[in-house]
Amino acid sequence: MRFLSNKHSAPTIKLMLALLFGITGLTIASCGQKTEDSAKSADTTPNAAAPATGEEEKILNIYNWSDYLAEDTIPNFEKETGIKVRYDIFDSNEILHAKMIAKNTGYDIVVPSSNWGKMQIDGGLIQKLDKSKLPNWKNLDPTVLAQLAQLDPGNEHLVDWLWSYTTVGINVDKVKTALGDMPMPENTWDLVFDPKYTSKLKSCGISMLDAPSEVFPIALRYVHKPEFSLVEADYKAAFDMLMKVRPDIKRFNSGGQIEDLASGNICVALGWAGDFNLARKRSIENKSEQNIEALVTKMGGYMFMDTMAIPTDAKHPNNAHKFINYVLDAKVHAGLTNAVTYANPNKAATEFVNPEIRNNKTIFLSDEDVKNLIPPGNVDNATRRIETRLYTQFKTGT
Ligand code: N2P
Repeated sequence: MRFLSNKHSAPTIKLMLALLFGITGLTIASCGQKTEDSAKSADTTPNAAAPATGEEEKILNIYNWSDYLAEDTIPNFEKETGIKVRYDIFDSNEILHAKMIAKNTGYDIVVPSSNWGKMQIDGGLIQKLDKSKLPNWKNLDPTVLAQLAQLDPGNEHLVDWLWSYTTVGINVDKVKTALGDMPMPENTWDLVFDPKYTSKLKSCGISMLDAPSEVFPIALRYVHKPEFSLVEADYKAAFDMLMKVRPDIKRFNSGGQIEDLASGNICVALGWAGDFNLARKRSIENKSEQNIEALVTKMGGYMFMDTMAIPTDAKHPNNAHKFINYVLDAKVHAGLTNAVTYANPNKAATEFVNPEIRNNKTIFLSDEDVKNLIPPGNVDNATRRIETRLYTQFKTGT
């Protein structure tokens, strides 16, 4: 698979403002209840000081995506090692990146998608791994390592947590009802990008990710432009296409799509395949049994690999290595996949993944479908600013 390696980016003014005003996503205490991080984040960001010399204190600060853990992942690690974990969550690479470039995050493990991780490596924000502390490295699938090595040569900094792709998710029954006698489009991206369909689906609710960097590569491909174009006019073409469906979009959210789909609040989403499968699982658990499907589109979605990385200024790098090695244990990695329905990069874990997940072709894609995906890529700083400005305009509908 091809990976693009473009130049690293810098924060946009908007992101810096977001950071200054503490709009940093969500936080949870260990595996407990979610709470809005918002303006309190400056107080809640972990900042425990490590002893100057000797053994690290038994603390580990992790910053990861929401809904990305098995219930026992953290408690078992704490029991095994005696290390106390503080676990905060976010919902977009943009939010994580703003924290990273401001430095002193207070985190020992962060989980950027690989293309953002590359920017952070290039910016000197991520430290090299000490593989002698990772005996479970041997469990990793060489194919996944080779893919990641295209962005992180020699696999020196990033370890895949889980992976999936950005695509269209639907509530099959609600979509059928809303479309009436109109058949499903041949290109299922039309469900979110063509007003012929969105005008009908509006009645049951359409959501899009609140992240310009996830939507533009797909929108550009849809309007037949290069996915990581550096040409402003290409973004304008994608923006014009998006604006035609703007009146039909109910909301822009990322982590919230699981709940919205599982409870029937929306029927179509541009979001993460793993979250769509998780929404289906949750709806079965909560007995509302929504028929939710992640679509593997002919046009292809946008692949992402979310990777564990240790910030350069982490206070507990040894504990971070212990955690990475723990996750790479076959049963722990399989436990993550079984809990959140995302594919893992761990060959040894396969036998412990529940068969209905292992055989689900929207989770572990066929080689053919993987080839069809847009591989993770980056644009330059100026283009990132164009994306952010146009997406903000799209969201506000102006
Ligand atoms: C997990 C979301 C992570 C996917 N719920 C986006 N990288």
